[in-house]
Amino acid sequence: MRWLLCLAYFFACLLIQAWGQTCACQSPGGCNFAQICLPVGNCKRRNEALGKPATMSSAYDNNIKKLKSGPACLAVNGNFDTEFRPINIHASNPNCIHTADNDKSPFWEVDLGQHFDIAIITVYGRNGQLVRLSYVRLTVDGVERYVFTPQSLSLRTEIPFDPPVSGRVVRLSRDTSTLDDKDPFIDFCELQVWVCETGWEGPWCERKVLATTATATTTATATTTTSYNYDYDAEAN
Ligand SMILES: [Ca+2]
Repeated sequence: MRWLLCLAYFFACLLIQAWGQTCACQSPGGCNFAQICLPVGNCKRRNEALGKPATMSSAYDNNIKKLKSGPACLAVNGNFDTEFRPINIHASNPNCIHTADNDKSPFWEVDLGQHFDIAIITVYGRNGQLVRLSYVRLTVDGVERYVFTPQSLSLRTEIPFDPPVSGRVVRLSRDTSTLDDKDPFIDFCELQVWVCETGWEGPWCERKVLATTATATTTATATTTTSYNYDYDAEAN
């Protein structure tokens, strides 16, 4: 009986490893961890999505256009440039994800592996195809936290939470029944989930935690859906 349990454990480990290899930095191009913390060299917040297992409902593979999307982890590989590089053409450094033609309910998600108090989520769209973020819903553990509207589209969208939102699975999904652009994809390049390092708080982790405010920060409920563009260059200094 014991050998059966050992055998089951062995195959379970193989499955977990195989799943991880599908989309957690083992894809072509690997992951760039150079900016896992911001500001660089003086870390106040950490991108907990970087290199974590990601999945999506489908991958674009068009024989006529001869373009093929790489796997879901290309949206958490630390490369936030906004040019779509199909994996069949750029095998060594593909970037961005693109769901399939016939997928009418596309989604993409990342599992952070444990619950975190999320301070801010940053999404990098695809240059020239920002419309494909229109009406995309962002949820954290199934709770809607933001909806991209045609008026709010940007190459970089920042979704701050103050106080932070506790969660583990961040998902983008799109209800194509509300669309009239005949282009019902999810197509973007990077999603970052920022968590404040110990001792810091605020949507950009820019405030030092005071003993008298720490309790309130962890028990409040976030409702904000405001989008900002933040000056990363200034922060890096
Ligand atoms: Ca990327």
